[in-house]
Amino acid sequence: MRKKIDMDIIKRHPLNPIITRHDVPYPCNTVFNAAACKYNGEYLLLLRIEDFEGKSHLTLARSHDGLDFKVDEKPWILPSTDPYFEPYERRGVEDPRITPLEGKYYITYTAYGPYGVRVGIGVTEDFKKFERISLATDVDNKDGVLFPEKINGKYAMITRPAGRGGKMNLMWITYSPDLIHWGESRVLMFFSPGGWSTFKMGASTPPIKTENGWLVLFHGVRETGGGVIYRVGAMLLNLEAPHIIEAYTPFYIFGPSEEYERVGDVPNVVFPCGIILEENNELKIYYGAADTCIALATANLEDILKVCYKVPRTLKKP
Ligand code: M1P
Repeated sequence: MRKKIDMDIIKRHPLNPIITRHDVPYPCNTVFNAAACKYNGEYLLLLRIEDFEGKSHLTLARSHDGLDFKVDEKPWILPSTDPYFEPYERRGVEDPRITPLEGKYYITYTAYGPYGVRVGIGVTEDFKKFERISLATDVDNKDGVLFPEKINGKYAMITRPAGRGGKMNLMWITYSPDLIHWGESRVLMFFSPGGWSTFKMGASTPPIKTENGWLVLFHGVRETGGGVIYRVGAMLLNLEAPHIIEAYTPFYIFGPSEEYERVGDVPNVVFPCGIILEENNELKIYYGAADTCIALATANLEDILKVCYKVPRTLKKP
C-alpha cells in the first residue's frame, strides 16, 4: 500500500464531512464556513448556508459532542432589512466568526452587497436575540476576526482589505473604543516567501490566548493555471502588541487533499472559521470544504505552537 504523506499536525475526523446540505432541514445549495463556540455545555456552529439564488444566511447547529450536529429548522441571521444595513447585505451574510468577549458572544461576518464586501459586527447573549452593532469597514474589506479581550483598553480586530492598490489582499490589524469606530490600522503580515499564499491572505479563526501569544489560523491562497487553492497557516501574535508576529509558519500546515475538499462548488478549498480549545489542549477546527460542506479536524495546541517556531522568523513588513 502507498504510504500517506501528510504534515499530520492537523488530523481530519474519519467521519468527515460532518455536515452537508442533506443535514439541513430545508432546501439549500450548500453549507460551509461555520463559526464555532461552546455555550451552556453545548457545541454550537453558526453555519453559512447558501440558497438557490446564491445568497447566504446563517443558521445554528447544536451538538453534545462536537461531532454529531443537528441543524436548526430555521435560519437565525438573515440579511438585514434595517435601512442602514440593508444595502450592504443585499447579496447575503457570509463567513461568520464567533468571539466570546466580556460575557457576550460577538459575531463578525462578511456583509455582501452590490457595492462590495464589508465586515459586519453583531452581538448575542443567548443565541436567540442577535443585535447588529456596526459595519466596521468600508467596502472590499472582509475576514474580520475579533480578539477575545480588549488590548490596551481597546477592541482589536484583524481584517483583510482587498485590491492591489497598496492593500494587496493582506491581513491588517485595527483598533476601536466601541466596536463602531475603527482606526490605528497597520499591516500585519506580508506574503510568505514560498508562494503558497501570494494571491491572498486572511485571518481564519478568532485568536486564542496562549502563553506564547495570540494563536490565529489564517488562510493563504495560491493562484494557479487551474484556479485557486486555499490552505491554512498559523501565527502567534504578541499579547500586548498584536501587530508584532512572534512566530508563524511560512509554509501551510493544512491544505485540501480529500475528495470533499478537492471537489465541490469551489474546488481545492479548506476554510476554517471556527475553533474550540478543549481542556485537554485539543483544538477542534471546523472548516468549510470546497465551499460545499463542513468538516472537522483536530490538533494538539502544543504541536501547533511548536510548528510556528519551526522556521526562524523571516517575515518583513512590506
Ligand atoms: O471560495 C473560497 C472562499 O472565497 C472567499 O474567500 P476570501 O475570504 O479569501 O475572499 C469567500 O467567499 C469564502 O467564503 C470562500 O470559501
